Amino acid sequence: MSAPKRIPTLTHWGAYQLEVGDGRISAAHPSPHDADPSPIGRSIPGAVHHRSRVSQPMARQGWLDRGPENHGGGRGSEPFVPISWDRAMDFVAAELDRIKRQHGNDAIFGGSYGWASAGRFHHSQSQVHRFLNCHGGYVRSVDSYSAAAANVVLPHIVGWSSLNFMRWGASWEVVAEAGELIVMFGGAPLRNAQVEQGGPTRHVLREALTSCRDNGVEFVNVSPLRDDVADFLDAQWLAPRPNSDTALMLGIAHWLIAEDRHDKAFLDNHCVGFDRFRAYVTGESDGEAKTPAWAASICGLEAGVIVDLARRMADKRTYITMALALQRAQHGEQPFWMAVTLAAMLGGIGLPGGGVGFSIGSFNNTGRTATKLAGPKLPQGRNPVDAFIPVARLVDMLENPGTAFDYNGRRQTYPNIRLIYWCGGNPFHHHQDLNRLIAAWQRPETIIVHEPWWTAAAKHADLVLPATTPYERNDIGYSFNDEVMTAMKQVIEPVGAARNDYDIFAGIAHRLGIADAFTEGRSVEQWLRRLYDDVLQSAAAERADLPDFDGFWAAGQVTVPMNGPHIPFSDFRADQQTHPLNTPSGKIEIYSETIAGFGYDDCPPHAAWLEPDEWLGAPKALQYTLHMVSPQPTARLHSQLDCGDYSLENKVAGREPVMIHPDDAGARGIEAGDLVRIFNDRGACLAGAVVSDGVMPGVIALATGAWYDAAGAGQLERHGNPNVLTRDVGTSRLAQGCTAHTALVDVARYDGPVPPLSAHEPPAIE
Ligand SMILES: Nc1nc2c(c(=O)[nH]1)N[C@H]1C(S)=C(S)[C@@H](COP(=O)(O)OP(=O)(O)OC[C@H]3O[C@@H](n4cnc5c(=O)[nH]c(N)nc54)[C@H](O)[C@@H]3O)O[C@H]1N2
Ligand SMILES: Nc1nc2c(c(=O)[nH]1)N[C@H]1C(S)=C(S)[C@@H](COP(=O)(O)OP(=O)(O)OC[C@H]3O[C@@H](n4cnc5c(=O)[nH]c(N)nc54)[C@H](O)[C@@H]3O)O[C@H]1N2
Ligand SMILES: [Mo]
Repeated sequence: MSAPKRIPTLTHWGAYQLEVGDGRISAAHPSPHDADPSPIGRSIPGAVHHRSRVSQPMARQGWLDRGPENHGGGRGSEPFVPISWDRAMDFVAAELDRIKRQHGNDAIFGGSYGWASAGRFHHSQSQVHRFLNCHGGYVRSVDSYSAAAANVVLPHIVGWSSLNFMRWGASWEVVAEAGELIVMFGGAPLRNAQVEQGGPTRHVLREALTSCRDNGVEFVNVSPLRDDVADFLDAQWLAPRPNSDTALMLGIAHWLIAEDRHDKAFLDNHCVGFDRFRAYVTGESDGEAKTPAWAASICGLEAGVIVDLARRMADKRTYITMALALQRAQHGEQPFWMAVTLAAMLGGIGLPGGGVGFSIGSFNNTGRTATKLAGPKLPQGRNPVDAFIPVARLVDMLENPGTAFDYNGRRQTYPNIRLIYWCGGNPFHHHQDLNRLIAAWQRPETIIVHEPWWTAAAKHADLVLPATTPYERNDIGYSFNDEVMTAMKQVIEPVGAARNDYDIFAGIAHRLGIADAFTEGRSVEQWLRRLYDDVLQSAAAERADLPDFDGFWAAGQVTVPMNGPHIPFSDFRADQQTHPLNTPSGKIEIYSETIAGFGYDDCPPHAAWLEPDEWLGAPKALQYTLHMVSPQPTARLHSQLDCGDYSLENKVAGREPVMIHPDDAGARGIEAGDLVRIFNDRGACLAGAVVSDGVMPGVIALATGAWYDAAGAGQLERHGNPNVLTRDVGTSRLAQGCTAHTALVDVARYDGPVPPLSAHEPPAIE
C-alpha cells in the first residue's frame, strides 16, 4: 500500500486538501488557510467513487433502435445500452451535422445552464459554448436562475447588474466601521455563504458579521426563517408573509413621507421620478394610501412594528440588504426596485455604511474586495444565431415553437428545438414544475448530456457521455473576489471511462472537421499556459509581478493584486455630473421612462405592490394553506454531491428535510422525523419533517437539490425535490425570471407504504 498523500484543490464551496491512497480519494481536509471552512467537502470522497458515476458512454435503447426522428417518448423510462467512445462521438457528430443541414443551427439548444465545477478552463459552459460556436452557433439562454429579475431591472434603475453588486458591493470593513443598522431582507445566511462561484480560499461572512456586531451595528432579519441571520447577531426577527416585502417597504416609505423624514436633497439631485412614486405612495394616483396600516394588512406584521422599523431606519445610518431569493418570485423585479427606492429616500446611497446591497450573504464574495486582474477565461468565439430565450423559459420554448414572447422591451419568437446539448447543469434540479418539464422534454429528436453522475438529467437523455470531476484533471481555480489563484492539480485517474469535457468536444470536433478551430492545436496543458498568459498580461497592465506558469504551478498558488475597500456609488454621490450612472438620465430612476415605454401591466414604471397568484393572501390559500419557500441547501451546492456523506447525513427519514412550524405540524398530526407528503395541483413529493419555530407559521421550507426520483411524470416524487411543486411562470414580461419562491402547497403525514429510493442508483442498463 502506498502512503496517502494530500493534494490541494478548489471547489465552489472552498479549498481542500484531498488525501489520496491507492488511486482513490479517501478524505477531504479543509485548507489550513480557511478559518471557517465548509463541511460540504466531506461529501467529495463518497460521491466521486459512488456507484452512481456514469461508467462509460451510454445510449437510450429506443433512440438507438428507432433513430432520433422516431424515438418515441421513452426518455426517463427506457434502459440504456453501453456503447464505445468512438461510437458515441460518431453519433453526436452525425446528429449535430444532420440537424444543422436539415433544420439550421437555430434548431440546436445549447443554453446548457448550470454551475458545474470550479476550475476556469474545464468550465463546462465555456467548453460547450465554444464548441457549438465552432459548429455554426446555437440558441442560447440569457440571465441566470439566480438573479434574472435583478439582472434586467437593476440596469434600468441604477445602471448596475446584479453581478456588479456582487463584485463591487460595499466592503465589509467599511460597513463594520460606519454602519449602524443593517436591515436584511431574506437575511444573510451563513449556509449560503459557504459558496462562491469559482471557489473561495477563505470564508469571510462569519468574521465580517461578527466585526459589525462588535462595532455596535444592529441587525434586523426580515425573513420567514429565523436562522437566515446567525443567532450570535441578536437580530430582531420580522417575518412578513413571503412575497409581501414590497408592501412592507411601501408602508415604510409612506411613514417617511408623512413624517417628512425622506432626504429631499438626495432625491432631487440624484434621482428622477420621485414625484410620481410619491403620488402612488400617498394614494394620489390610485386612491389607496400605502400607509403602515395598509402594509400591515398585506404583510401580516403589526402597523406599530412597521412604524418602529421606519423610525429606526430614518434615525440611523442604515444599510438595506436583499437576498436574491426575493426576486426569484412572481413580480420579483419589484422588491429590488423598491429597496433601491427606499435607500434613496433614506439618502444613504454612496455613504459608508448606508445605501443598498444585493446578494449579501447569498454568496461568500459579496462584500469582499475585488481582484484587479481579468481572470483566466476560455475564448468563446462568435455565435451567429440570433435566437435566445430568457433562461427559465426553457419549457415554454419546447412547448410553443414559433410563438412570440416578451423580454425587456423586445418581442421575440421561440425557436423550434430539435437537439438539446447539456454540459455542466442539471435542469431536473434547477427548473420549476418538473412534471411539465418531463412532458416537454420528450419533444426534441435528440438530447445529449455530459455528466459525471447519473443525475435525473442524465437519466432523461439519449446520449450520456461520462465527464471527469475536477479531481481527475488539471485546471486553474480563480474567483474575482479572492486573492488566491489556485493550481488545481489532478488528484486521481479518471473514474471508469470518464473523459474531460474538452477532450470529448475535441473528439467530436475532429469528426465534424472543426478540430483546428476548437482546439487551436492545444493540449489541456497548453491551454492552461495560454489562459495563464492572459492573466500575466492583465497583471503587467496593473504593474503586478506574478511568477511565470511553471513558477505558479510549482508553488500551487499565486496571490493576485486586489482593489481597496469600496463604497458603491460614492463617486456618483460626490459628483454626479462627472460620474453619472449608466441609466438614461444618469441618475437613479425611481420612475423609468424606458420601462413605461414597454407598457407591461406586470412591471409598471416604478416600484409597486402587485399581488402574486400564489401567496398567503391569495384565494388559492384557502385550498393550499402553506407557502413553500425552497432555499439553497445547507449540505450541498444545489444537486451536487447529493450522494455524498454530508448530504446523506442531513436527510430525515432518508428524504430531504422540510421545516414546518409546530402549529402547522400539530394541526396535521405531524411529529419530528415523520415522513410527510407535500402536494399541490402540480405535483407531490415526500420529505422528512423537522418541526421548528424557526420558520414562521403558514410557511414551510424545503431546500433544493434532492435528486429527482419518481416513477414518471405526475407520479409521487420520493426524495423531496421541491421543483415538482413550484410554478414555471416568469417574474414578469420584463425579465421572465424563475419564480420558485411563489408556491402554495399543503402537507400531510404519509402513512402509505414507503417507496424505496432510486435517486442514487444507476438506471437499468441492458
Ligand atoms: N425551487 C428552486 N429551484 C431553484 C432555485 C431555488 O432557489 N428554488 N435556485 C436556482 C438557482 S439560484 C440555481 S443557480 C440553479 C442551479 O442549478 P444547476 O447549476 O443546474 O445545479 P447543479 O446541481 O449545480 O448542476 C450542475 C451539474 O453539473 C454537473 N457537473 C459538475 N462538474 C461537471 C463537469 O466538469 N462537467 C460536466 N459535464 N458536468 C459537471 C454536476 O454533476 C451537476 O449535475 O437552481 C435553480 N433552481
Ligand atoms: N450551501 C449553499 N449555498 C449556496 C447555494 C447552494 O446551493 N448551497 N447556491 C448558491 C447560489 S447559485 C445562489 S443564486 C445563492 C442564492 O442566494 P439566495 O437567493 O439569497 O438564497 P435562498 O436560500 O434561496 O434564500 C435566502 C432566504 O430568503 C428567504 N426568502 C424566501 N422568499 C422570501 C420572501 O419573499 N421574502 C423574504 N423576506 N425572504 C424570503 C428564505 O427564507 C431563504 O432562506 O446561494 C448560493 N449559495
Ligand atoms: Mo444561483
